[in-house]
Amino acid sequence: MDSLKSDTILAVLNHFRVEIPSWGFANTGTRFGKFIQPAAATTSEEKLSDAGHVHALTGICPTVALHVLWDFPNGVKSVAQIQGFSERSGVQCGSINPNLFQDQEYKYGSFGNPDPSLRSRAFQHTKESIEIAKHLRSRDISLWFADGSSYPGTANIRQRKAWFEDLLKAAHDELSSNQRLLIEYKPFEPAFYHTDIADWGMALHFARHAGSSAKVLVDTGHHYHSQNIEQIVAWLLSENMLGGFHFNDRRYADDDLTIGSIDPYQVFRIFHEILFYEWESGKKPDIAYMIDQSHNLKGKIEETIQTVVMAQQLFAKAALVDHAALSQAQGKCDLIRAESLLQDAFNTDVRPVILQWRDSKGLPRDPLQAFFESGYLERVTKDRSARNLNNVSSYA
Ligand code: RM4
Ligand code: MN
Ligand code: MN
Repeated sequence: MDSLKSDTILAVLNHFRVEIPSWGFANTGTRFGKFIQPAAATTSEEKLSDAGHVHALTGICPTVALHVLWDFPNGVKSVAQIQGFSERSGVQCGSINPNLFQDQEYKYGSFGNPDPSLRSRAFQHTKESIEIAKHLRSRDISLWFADGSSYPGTANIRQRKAWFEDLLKAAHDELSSNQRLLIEYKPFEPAFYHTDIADWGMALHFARHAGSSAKVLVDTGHHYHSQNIEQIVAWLLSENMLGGFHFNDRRYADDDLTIGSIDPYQVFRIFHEILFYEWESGKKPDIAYMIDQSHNLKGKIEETIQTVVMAQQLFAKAALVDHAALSQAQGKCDLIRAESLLQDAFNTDVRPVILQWRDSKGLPRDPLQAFFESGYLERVTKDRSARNLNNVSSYA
């Protein structure tokens, strides 16, 4: 690789950061049950400690996404404790995720629930989540709704849209000037007939209606099969409405598999659209790169390291696309040349330059190997296994 290319990679590596989720370290499962792991984190202190360990080894995940119900059981009163845990672990609190889907009350929805007292409860929780974020100086409040219906005719779709419009706007009014509301969409699950925010167009509509600090969040697992996600990304960029990502990979549905494990070219194409936009516009969009994965079979910390390392590699590859040549090839309709420019970048082995970058930062050359040698896994397995053993749960 010539020095121009390696300099390009080194420059982007200095800026590429990815946020990891606290829930990625906990025991999670499928709807059929959980397989308990002896080393899994069962407290927020443990989740943040694991996240801190991943950051120490990779150097690119300084913030952790938190889920209010799971990490702030006493709401705002839990803030000081969580802040203490994160400081001790060498990470910062990142996006705050209200939980509007787990409580029994939300059986028929949250912002779209026909019962006004339940809509108000959901709004209060959102308001409190924004308050928590203010205390933590977290910029992004990330909203995902399970709201929808599973049978035709059972929900008033237009009425629910109006409730969502009102409550999202009211939530936006609670933000401080530096905060953002990220609105996530998903076409299916847990509702199987209609979802109130089913796609990026609906999320875009709600974000615009809510106010200027609301943006769209793209979870890569939340699309129909073969949907062109990078086109959605390109459109949101051109509308200045792309707020962030929940990265994960999938084969069938919202599988939450390791990023790049099924289709690394997909993630590359998304990063390419972003970097191409930056080159063309001279603007640097404010995009939160976040992971939303849950690993019920692989070791959680190992899997998170795999994820972070893969995201970094794919970003570095995308930075190698020759934008000037691409733009020229597109203008001349030189299809073979244009496509080859993407393929050449994707096929370049960027790992030697990443090693160089890690050396320059005093980071381990192989984060996964360093993890296995650190003794951390043995230590937490010993500390946590007894508690995890009593934690067995099943689907029914
Ligand atoms: C949803 C969505 C949300 C995540 C929940 C747990 O499918 O991806 O972002 O918080 O799962
Ligand atoms: Mn998500
Ligand atoms: Mn999801």
